[in-house]
Amino acid sequence: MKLYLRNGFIEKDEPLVMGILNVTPDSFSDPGRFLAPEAALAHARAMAAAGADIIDVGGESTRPGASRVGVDEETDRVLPLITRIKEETGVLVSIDTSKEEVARLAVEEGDADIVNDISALGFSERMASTVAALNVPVVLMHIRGTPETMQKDPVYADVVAEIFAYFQERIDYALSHGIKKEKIILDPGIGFGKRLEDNIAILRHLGRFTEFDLPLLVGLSRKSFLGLIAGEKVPEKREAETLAANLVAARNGAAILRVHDVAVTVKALQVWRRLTEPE
Ligand code: 9MG
Repeated sequence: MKLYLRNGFIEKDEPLVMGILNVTPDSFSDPGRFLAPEAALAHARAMAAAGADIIDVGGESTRPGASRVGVDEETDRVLPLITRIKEETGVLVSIDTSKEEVARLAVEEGDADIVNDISALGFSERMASTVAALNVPVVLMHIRGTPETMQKDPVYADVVAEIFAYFQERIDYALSHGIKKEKIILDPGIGFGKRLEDNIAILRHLGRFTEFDLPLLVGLSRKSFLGLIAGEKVPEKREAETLAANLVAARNGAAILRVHDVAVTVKALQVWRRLTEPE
């Protein structure tokens, strides 16, 4: 799989590993753990050393009920950190934000490489034209509503078909604003306005979305549907569940896995690749 960047591309046979770095007090996993800049940087260095291809830096939690932060606070949380990560590690950085101003500053001043927008360009009016001008890859993630409303009784007749149609509409929107097709990454948004059976259907039928011929990102790390399947209430203790589901996602076409535990994922993918590559 090839991922086109502002300049050039990276290519790998197995999925790229995107390490999660939430600089927030209220994420669903590790809340507040990386709010202190030195702790965040140390974690970024550790993920880079463990083999992360991308570090996804977020300054506002997308968990239902999490507090919203303003542009200045979000920028203060992420910008100095992104700059240091870029200076100190060779790893790509994605900025996890739905705010156009934060995305622009992260790329222009922090040299971030990717915009990870859980709203698929939908929450910030100028996001699409900004991403087009920055010429960086952008993650278009499926979400039903907003983080506040998404889990209020989500019902789908056919979740895979609905996400497929959503991707088509969002790709057209992105292209119409000047974003190049090869800069688009699709993400079905595991856990974002989905019931247990929806998340299961998405992962089983992930291959449907490869029809767009665009990289697929899957973010399922430690999410609550895994707790529902295996009975573990503590997110930090859902690593085995995460790994099992990520290997299914990899088999079904995921090109990027967004994870908390980079070391475990990298090692598992090395084994998976050796056991599944053609003889
Ligand atoms: C920020 N964030 C939390 N979960 C995510 C997911 O599943 N995908 C993407 N792209 N971002 C996510």
